[in-house]
Amino acid sequence: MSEDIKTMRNVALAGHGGAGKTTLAEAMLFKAGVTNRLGKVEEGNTVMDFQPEETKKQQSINTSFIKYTHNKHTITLMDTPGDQNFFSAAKTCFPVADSMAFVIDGVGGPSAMTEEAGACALENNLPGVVIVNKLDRERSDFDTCISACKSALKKKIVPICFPIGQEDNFKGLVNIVSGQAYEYDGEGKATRIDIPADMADEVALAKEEFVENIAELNDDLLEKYLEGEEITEDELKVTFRQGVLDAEFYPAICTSATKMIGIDIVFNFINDFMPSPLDRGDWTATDANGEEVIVSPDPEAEFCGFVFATIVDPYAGRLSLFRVISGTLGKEGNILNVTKDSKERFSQLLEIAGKEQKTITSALPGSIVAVAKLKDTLTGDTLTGGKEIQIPAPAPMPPVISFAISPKSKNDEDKIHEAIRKILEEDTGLQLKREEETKQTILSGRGLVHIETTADKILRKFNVAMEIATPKVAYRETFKKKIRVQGKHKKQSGGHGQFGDCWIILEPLPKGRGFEFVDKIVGGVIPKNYIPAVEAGVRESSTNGILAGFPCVDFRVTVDYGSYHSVDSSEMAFKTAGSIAFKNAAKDARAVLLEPIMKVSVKVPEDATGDIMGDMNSRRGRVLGMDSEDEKQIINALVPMSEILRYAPDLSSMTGGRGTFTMEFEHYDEVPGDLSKKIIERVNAEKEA
Ligand SMILES: Nc1nc2c(ncn2[C@@H]2O[C@H](COP(=O)(O)OP(=O)(O)OP(=O)(O)O)[C@@H](O)[C@H]2O)c(=O)[nH]1
Ligand SMILES: [Mg+2]
Repeated sequence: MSEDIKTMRNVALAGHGGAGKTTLAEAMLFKAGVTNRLGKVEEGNTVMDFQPEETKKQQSINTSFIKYTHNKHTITLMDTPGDQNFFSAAKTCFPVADSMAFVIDGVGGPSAMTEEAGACALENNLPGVVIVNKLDRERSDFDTCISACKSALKKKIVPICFPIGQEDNFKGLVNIVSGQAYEYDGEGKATRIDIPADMADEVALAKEEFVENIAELNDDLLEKYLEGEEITEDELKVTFRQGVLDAEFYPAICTSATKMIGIDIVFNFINDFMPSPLDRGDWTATDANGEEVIVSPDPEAEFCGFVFATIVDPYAGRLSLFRVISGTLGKEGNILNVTKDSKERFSQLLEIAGKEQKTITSALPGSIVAVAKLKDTLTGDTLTGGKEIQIPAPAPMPPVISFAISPKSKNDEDKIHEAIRKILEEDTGLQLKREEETKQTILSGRGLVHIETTADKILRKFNVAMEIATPKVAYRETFKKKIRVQGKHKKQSGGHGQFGDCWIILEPLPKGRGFEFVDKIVGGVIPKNYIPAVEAGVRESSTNGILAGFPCVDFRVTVDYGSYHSVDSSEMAFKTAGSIAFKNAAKDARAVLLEPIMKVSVKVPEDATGDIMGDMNSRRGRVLGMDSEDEKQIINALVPMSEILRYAPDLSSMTGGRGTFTMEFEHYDEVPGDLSKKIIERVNAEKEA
């Protein structure tokens, strides 16, 4: 059994959108005989991009899984999405991979999302390999990519092969370690050739460097190397493998996925040098007391699994994807969801292969499997045979942009909420909340495209169409002038009349003080029991300010005089009087509009700081200061919310996708006069419409 785990590999293909991860996966599946033709992303016939939204966009949206076998090894490939809109679906899967293959666009090099993926590898302590792909394309360059990868992935890069021929003439490669050269026939078949004469020196030098790099990892080898003794290929391989497992460096391979060049090298590398679940070793869980517990990839131990993804089907229900960390899981059984403290039962153990699911009879540690219809289980949960331990779940990626959503048809109000609730189970990169004040439902995510794709998914899966709009800003109103006014309500109609009369002083309060009410009535000119009614009248009216109907804040109302009628006065009448008094006061108390100001923290590469600061000015922002953190600059600023609602795409274009930001509400501040006028006109016009 441990032999089966030893030959198991879980490899995540990671990197920037469009680098060729899905295409490379298709080439590997074709070469491994899993498929009988080479799937193409543009033709929408790949095994990995099978969802309708993926074929429509010709890019991956979710992580797909499939197994292939090669030379008695069983490899689960995880094809993750590289686009930042869908990166959350990649990030949740990285922790259950044992290694990462960074697929690099040989033309564009490692872009922003490659850096993000690189950071995930470091965070999860995963070994990696760099696959420079698309080397058949015009303006591709292996060497440039290798040096760029070093800084993008923050790791030493050690090439183990060199391309033969460039761009259209890329036809094969030299394996630096074995010193052998190969040419490919376009279908992945390699034929041994002589090393091209003009490459001989370069290859010899690279081999020398390679040996030196590896020798440095082991004292015995280093001694031999320095003494000029011969180091055998076996010795090199053992130390090289250890170097890969310890992530001392990332080896680099050159490929063309479409021309199927280098696929065999990728296969052999994964088998020979990438870690098995046994190499990955123990996981750390916590017990009920928060103490650390070691969970070993031991097939005889009690079962423990970590749920890293959930797929929701409107008919078949929920599918929970998890990695078996420890123990052997049978084809059916009872398990404990420790996170939710819920007993679960499954009657079928499944293996995912692209869009298909196959039933299997057992799963060893390291296996990526799925079960359907668990009642309480969601992404991030720990499942066990009964032991109360939990694998720490990574925090979901924080959303960066919010939109107001609503059903296209009013009748779908309930249906859309139900649909979104289900989609949230599947996509931890989304967040939903209700803004009571603006009466809007806000869906937040990684970008506009993320939200639009979610809308597409909801339409397909749940048959509800939704509208997406920029959220409304929750403005406020306040007052700049102190004023004393009367509010009198007198009505004579048939029997009982209504009478209430109060004098109030309305005055501004400092920022953030909200609303205060003071009773200064003397001599019982308004009876005690009617005072709360006056306050209620003021309070109610002030939720609907006179400028544009926004709630009024930061003011004090003092009631200091009034009169009453022994028969006609009532609580109702004094409430109305309070309300009239407030409205009279608001008219002349120089009402002004307030807007929410956000504290924004933007993290960007140094060379983008100038642009960011300039842009902050144009957004009426105020830069508070700068900081630096791992080679990036952090700019802290206060910016009006209305100016930053669509910041995510702008930041992305200013920084080539290398910027991130967080924001939180800080305080309310006055809107400048001319702008205030425009907002008031717009809001009032919207209300009339
Ligand atoms: N010429 C050439 N084109 C390639 C190669 N690999 C991929 N492509 C093309 O590049 C485009 C993007 O490839 P994908 O495989 O979808 O890229 P991806 O990395 O999966 O992208 P995301 O799913 O968005 O993360 C497709 O049109 C592929 O045909 C290659 O080696 N050579
Ligand atoms: Mg893809």
